[in-house]
Formats: sequence, structure tokens, C-alpha cells
Amino acid sequence: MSDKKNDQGPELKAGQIRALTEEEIAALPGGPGNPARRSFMKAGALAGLVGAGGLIGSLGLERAAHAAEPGKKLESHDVAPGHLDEYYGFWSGGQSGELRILGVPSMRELMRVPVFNTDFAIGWGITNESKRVLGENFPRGGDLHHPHMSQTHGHYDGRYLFMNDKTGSRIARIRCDVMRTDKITSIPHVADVHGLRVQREPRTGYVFANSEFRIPSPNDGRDLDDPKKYQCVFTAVNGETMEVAWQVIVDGNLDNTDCDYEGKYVASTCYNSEGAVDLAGMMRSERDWVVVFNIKRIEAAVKAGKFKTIGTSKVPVVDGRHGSELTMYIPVPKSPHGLNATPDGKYFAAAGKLSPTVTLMEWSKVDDYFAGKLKDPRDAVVAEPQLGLGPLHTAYDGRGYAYTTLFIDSQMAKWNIQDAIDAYAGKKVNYLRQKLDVAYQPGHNHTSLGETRDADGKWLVSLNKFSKDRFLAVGPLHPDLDQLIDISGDQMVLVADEPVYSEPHDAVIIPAKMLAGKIKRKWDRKDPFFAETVAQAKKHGVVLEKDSKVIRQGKKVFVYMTSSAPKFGLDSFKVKKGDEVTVVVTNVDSIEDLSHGFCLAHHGVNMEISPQETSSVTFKADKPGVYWYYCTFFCHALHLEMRGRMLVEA
Ligand code: RUQ
Ligand code: CUA
Repeated sequence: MSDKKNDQGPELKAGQIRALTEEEIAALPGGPGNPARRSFMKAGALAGLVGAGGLIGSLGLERAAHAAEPGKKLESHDVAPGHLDEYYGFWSGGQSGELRILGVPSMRELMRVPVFNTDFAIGWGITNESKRVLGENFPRGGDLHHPHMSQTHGHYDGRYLFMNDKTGSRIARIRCDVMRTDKITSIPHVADVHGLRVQREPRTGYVFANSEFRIPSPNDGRDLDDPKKYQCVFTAVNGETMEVAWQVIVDGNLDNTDCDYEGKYVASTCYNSEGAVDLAGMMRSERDWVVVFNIKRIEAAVKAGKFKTIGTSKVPVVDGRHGSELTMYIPVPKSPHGLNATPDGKYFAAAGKLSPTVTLMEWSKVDDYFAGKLKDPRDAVVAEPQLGLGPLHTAYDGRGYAYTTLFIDSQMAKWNIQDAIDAYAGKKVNYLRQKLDVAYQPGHNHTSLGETRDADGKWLVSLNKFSKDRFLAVGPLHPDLDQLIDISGDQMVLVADEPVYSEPHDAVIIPAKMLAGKIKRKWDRKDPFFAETVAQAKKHGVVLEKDSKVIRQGKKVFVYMTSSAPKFGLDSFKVKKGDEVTVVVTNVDSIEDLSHGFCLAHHGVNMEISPQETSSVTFKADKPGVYWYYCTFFCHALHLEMRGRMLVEA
């Protein structure tokens, strides 16, 4: 266990508050400690830092296992067997391409929702219903970073979850009533989609998406190695229709994004204002910027026809580069990363990443800027607290405190927003309240309800990229480590370690009672998710709930069958070599939790059919012989007997 002092940051006594000096911050217990390490962060030294092993190897990863403050009664994260969690956690699955549903505070994984990945368990990427969502030409696999639930007036509304695919430049939507991905939209004119947020006011509304990588426009082989001509655009998608509403060309590139609580602005960090294509170049400037988009002005410009289109796309693209009246560029230090709006609706913070600071800006000053009353965009900054090395993301508790992850220091810094503002104004106040060691290298953090007006200040998660020595060895690839922190008291207290598979980036934590009654426990036969399959059966004169039969149309064969524990409607069906076979299975059981599976041996076919659901799959029968199909969800004592034969004639 580490020295207790190491976990607490500066000791605070009433009446003894003042701003810390740089040296004091450097010397903070558990803080940067070694001034030489701090100077790493100065420009020039950075190139050495990111060399082989530099960033990771030299930064004190050997920190001892951390335990909670002795004597403090912990908020329990235990949820007894048979009891339910108080919150849902919706967790990014990173490069696994899926979304995960956790219970909080138990941190138990409750479900995985495949989004951009293929998933043999439920047949995602295999069934016709999922392929209609994924689209024919989409690449399989995805890199899912940022899940956010739709909001109405700054409150979660339980309609949808939206998330990005960085590698495939896509945005996906999950219907919260069935927790199924129902739409995926490809974003044009971008090389990736990274930061993603949803409009809060009046509702979602827009889904905002950043792009990091700059590319030629159009990206058709022109300007290949002429980075000065590369471009980056910001995108707004209509969350109802999932169509791209408009795009804005920006200077530099974008990283993370968040919007206000009034529906007027959305802001993004930019870490490569240099427009460089190599590491040293991307870190050259001491300052990059936050770009703020004026939603009303952009909408008006689009309406007035002041836009262009690119290539064959119809998406209106407006110009928001420096000098545009649609945007505001606020200089901030240095390669900023996270962008997080405070739940009181007043401020937004950009985490410095390569600067030990977080820059706090005020939305009302953005009003002033666009009204012509504020000349220097930098005057929108109201605080710039120094917190430690590698600030990445900030979360809020709704009580006036902010929590910032320090990637390089492997710490969570708790600071007081008003004190930071006062310190920036020259008052002698200490805004830093505590630094808690986390294990190790935290990226995102998130507080319960912290991105809404309802921030409740109970839980904070730290999504750590490294777990190092915290778990049993499982091979060279280590799990990530999500740590649950009780923030209900004055001090942050670590209460749980949760190993997680690669690689959660972000998460949202939502009270179960907000979703109560909204999540279905069985499918509705009229559900749009399989409506197209139902319509096709109707054309064939098939009543899915009753009929099990084979319909041949030339070389296309449609095999309809019911499933009811422990029996498929057909014990066998016969096709010819070369036929295109579509198997449609309807689960006529209506007992909750009684799912069946349809797995066809040697054909790469498996799909899940939950109670009252219809699922279908299309494949080529290209091997003569006998192939058994069988149920893959253990539904009955005679589950193993729930099977049949596909007979393929030569
Ligand atoms: S980013 S570790 Cu993909 Cu959300 Cu900050
Ligand atoms: Cu149906 Cu097992």
C-alpha cells in the first residue's frame, strides 16, 4: 500500500486557501513530484518522451497497489445475489466494436450489444435483419469510442444511444427499448469519426461528430502528398432520421466535442492546429484551439444556400475556417483532448493533454463574441487550473467540483470550479482538493448523470488503459481496468477494480429508474427490426407464427419454420447444390427469457431468436450432403434434441 499522503493531495485547512505555485504543484505528494518530469512537457523535450517506451516507461508505473483511506466507511459497491443495480452503465467496447451494458455499482457486465462487429452468439453480421442495419458495403468491425444517450432538455430520455466508429467513419444508433442497433450512418468527406456528443436542448436532435484525420477533398487521388490541401470537417447528423444534416470545414483537426445546454453551440478541441502529418509537427505549437460552432448561424447559412457540396454527395458543407462568422476559435494550450460541459450549463472545459492545465470557458462569453461584444476569443477563458501531467477528460458532480483524469500521473484530480475561476482572476485560493492514484493511465472518466442537468455526485469511473500488476496474469495482453470511485463525500474513495476487455473509451451512467418500463422483456410481433422479413413472408402467403414450409422460386429457396421448445417446425428440408437458401425462424414461445438459436453446422450460420422474434439468414448451399441444424440456446431439457437436417442434393 502506498503512503496515505500520496493519495490525498495537498492538505487543506479552513482559512488557509490560496493558489498553488507551479513549484508546489510539481512537488505535490502523488503529483508530478520530480520537476524534471514536468519539464518533459515543455515543447522540444516532447519528441524524446514519445520515443520507444518513453511515454510509458519513465512515468512511475511501478506505483504500489492503492487502497482506500483507512477508517472511512465505504459506499458499498456490493450488490447481493438477486438484487439489482441502481444504475445502468453503457460502456464503449473500443476496438471490439460492441457496446456493453454494465450494472453500477456492482460493475457486473449484464449484456453486450454488437454494433460494428460481427457476433456469432446472436448472429449480428450474419442475419438479414442485422445486415440491413449494417448495409452491404460496410466494412466489418469497428472502433467504438463514445456512447451517449439521447437527451431532452438536458435530461436523459431513454430513446436512443448514439456512438461513433472511428475506423469506419460511421455513427450508430441503438434503440433503448430493445437494446438493438437499428441504424448506422456513414459520414462522407471524413477519414474517421472520433468525438461524438448529442444535442441537449431542446432534445437530440443533432448528433455531433468530430473527425481527426485530415484528407484531400474529395479524397480521390488528388493532392496525395500535399498536406496543406488536406481538410477536416465537423458533422451534424439528424438523430431522428440518421441523415447527415450539415458539415463545417474547419482549420486544423478535431478531437473531442460537447455542446451547451441551450441548443446554441457545440465546441470541439483541436490538437493538430499545425496540420502536420508527423508526430513532431503535431506538437510544435504551444497553443492549439477549441472551435465553437454557432448552430443557428450554420442552419441559416444552409437555408440561404451558402454552402457547397462535394462530389456526388448532397450534404451541405459550409466553410467555418478562421474568419468565418459561423465559428469562434479559442486558443488553448497544448494539444487539448477532452471537451466537457458543466452540468450547470455555464462552462465548458478543454483538458490540456500536453499542458498540465484544463482550460475553462464560459458559454455566455461565446454569446458576447458572436454579438461582437468580445473581441479576443481568448477572453472567453475564465479559468486555467494546473492539475498535473496529461489531463485528458473532466467529469462533474453537480456540486461545483470537477474531476480530471491525469494520464501521465495516473491520477484523478478533484478541483473546485469556482475556486479555479477566482484563482484565475487573481485571488489567492486553492482550487485543488484531492489527487487520487488510479491504476493506471486513465483516459476517460465519467460521473453518474454528470453530462446532464441531473448530475448526482455519487459515482465516478476511471477508465484506465493499463492494469499492469492488478490482476492474475492472462498472457501478454492485459485487461484494461475500470475503477469505481465513490465521490459522495469530501474525498474520492476507490471502491472497486473491474478488469475489462479491450478497450473501453467512454461510458455513461444512468439511473435504472430513468429507464424503468422503457426496456422490453420480449419482442413485439410488430417490431420494425424484423418487419421487412415479416412483409416478405406475407408475400409468400406464409403466416410466420403458424406455418413451417419450404417455398422455391427458381434457385432461391425460402425455408420458413417456427421454433417452440424443444422443436423446430421442420425436422428436415431439402435443397439442391447451388441454391440460395433463406431460413426464416420465428420463436413462437412467449415465455420471457426463452430464446432459441438456429445454428447450421459447417455453414458459419448461427442466429438467436428471442421470444416472439423472427430472425432470418441467407446462405449458399454449395456442399451436397447432410447438414444438421440445431438450437444453440439451452431452452429445454430436450434442447440437444432440438435439431433437424438440411439435405443438399448433388
Ligand atoms: S478519446 S482517452 Cu477516443 Cu474519447 Cu479520450
Ligand atoms: Cu431451443 Cu435450445
